[in-house]
Amino acid sequence: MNVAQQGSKPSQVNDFDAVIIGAGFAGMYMLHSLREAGFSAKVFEAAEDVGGVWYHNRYPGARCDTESIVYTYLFSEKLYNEWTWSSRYPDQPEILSYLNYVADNFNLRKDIQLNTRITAAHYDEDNENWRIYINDGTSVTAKYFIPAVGGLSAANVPNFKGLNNFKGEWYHTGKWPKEKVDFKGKRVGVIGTGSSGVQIIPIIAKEADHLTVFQRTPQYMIPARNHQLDPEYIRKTKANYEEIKQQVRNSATGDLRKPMNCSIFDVTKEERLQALEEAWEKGGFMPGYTDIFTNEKANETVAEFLRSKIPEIVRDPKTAEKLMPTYYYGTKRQVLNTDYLETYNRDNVSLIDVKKAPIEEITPEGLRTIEKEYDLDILVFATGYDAITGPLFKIDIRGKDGISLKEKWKNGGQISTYLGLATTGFPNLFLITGPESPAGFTNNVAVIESNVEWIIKCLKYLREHDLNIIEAEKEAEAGWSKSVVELANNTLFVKTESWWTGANIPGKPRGLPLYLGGFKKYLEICKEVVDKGYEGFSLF
Ligand code: N01
Repeated sequence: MNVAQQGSKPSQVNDFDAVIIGAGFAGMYMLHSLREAGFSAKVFEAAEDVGGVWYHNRYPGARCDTESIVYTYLFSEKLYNEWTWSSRYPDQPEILSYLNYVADNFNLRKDIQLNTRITAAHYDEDNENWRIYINDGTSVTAKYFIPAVGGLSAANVPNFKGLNNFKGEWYHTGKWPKEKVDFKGKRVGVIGTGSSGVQIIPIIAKEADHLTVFQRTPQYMIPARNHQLDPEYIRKTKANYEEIKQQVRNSATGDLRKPMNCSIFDVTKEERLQALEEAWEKGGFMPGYTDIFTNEKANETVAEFLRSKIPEIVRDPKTAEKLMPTYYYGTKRQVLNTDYLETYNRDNVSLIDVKKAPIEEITPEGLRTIEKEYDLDILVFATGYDAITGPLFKIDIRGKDGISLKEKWKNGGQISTYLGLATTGFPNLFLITGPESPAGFTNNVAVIESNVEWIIKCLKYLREHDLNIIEAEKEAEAGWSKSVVELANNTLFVKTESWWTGANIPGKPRGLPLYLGGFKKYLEICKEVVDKGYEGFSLF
């Protein structure tokens, strides 16, 4: 830590101590924590209500694939006891109700301004503050700027020729309307078979006259086996609040998954198959052998197991063949499903391989691939997100010398942060689930809580020591980014085209700007930095 000229400035009085963008899990906990610590804070949220991605992802079938007992705030035992989740994997309406409950319970709404988009945030070196620009032409100032915009909030609608001329209705799963979309009697097309597509497809299939799925890459399918939670299980969970919290924070993935602590080849073939079968029957993720994501052969054993399940479920051999994934298992975000493969046994569902016959254009009547035209009344884009950097780059964030975040990170080609929390040249800016944090590979709510708690501790420290500015040092940032890249390059994840690697967005630079050292290790490093007096940061 470098400390210089303690308490020298600032002269200007700011509108707020902190301005936060976004009223999702991150923004709301940040607001609550700031207020509890005696800071003034304001949240600006573009949507009509709180909820973040869970406000917008209201497509039929939307459900979280992290278990509800940990996809929830753990900072308050009272809150944990008051709220009761109904199912193993919470659905979107229930998560949104929860976030509304939190907003009301902690009286957060009075400091959240809805229907307000932040267009820019510029650091003012003279006044040592941030000026935050609002889409109505006004601006506010704050000492600290916290874009809590999430990594999966910038919807990606591919730039298909002809979309504007489409005579039917079209929707993106991540911007789903509040009004019910009626699929009855309609010819519906869905593009995309990631987590969102896999959830919406079985629901549309039950309603629509005909559903055509346009699949570019088949995914490995694992059953979710969602179910209602048993009252006794809920009672025990609440009674074990402290233990659950500790388990989450001592885990690699921010949840209750137990790693196997051995190579897949340390067990016999029979033991391995039994473990995979048990995981398949239980639903949820496959067993976490240590070498699955580093060793091609280890990876193939799980891939083969999951591929073998497809023809057992899908009756038509040609369709089953089209559904066979070939990339390294789990190197695209794993997808948990309910009745997805079974949906292809329905007479009103067809599967089109658009890798083999790419989409050429959207026509007024539907969609044309290089092979055939499909007439459609409704087109659903389950085409994912410009992830990780996309939401940040939508805002003109400028630090010292007027350099924008986009310029500094070379449009995503050279991302560098310190701990995923801060970035050199952008003093008093804090990221939550930012690039180079463990988000994306970890239960997001767990990362959010840890980031918020780290930020609050830091702000209290600055206040107690009469300091105005914190900025990541160049060397510390370079060291962190190097370790992030090295960890990623030792895995199979970097070899696959996914939103993790930026390959889903044409022209986006490739990389894997997420910390893969595990959540527990991340927390240890973040704590160590604090214990060493904010090592790697300059404080003024
Ligand atoms: O997006 P995706 P998502 N032409 O990027 C295809 C979280 N989440 O919204 O694989 C044709 O995974 C693309 O094909 P390909 C979760 O972290 C969680 O489904 O790139 N196809 C792919 O099939 C998740 O991982 C939950 O070849 C095109 C699909 O669209 C993340 O959000 C629910 C295309 C996009 O899949 C993103 O999931 C929902 C094109 N031009 C989301 N462009 C749960 O908790 C893209 N595709 C359950």
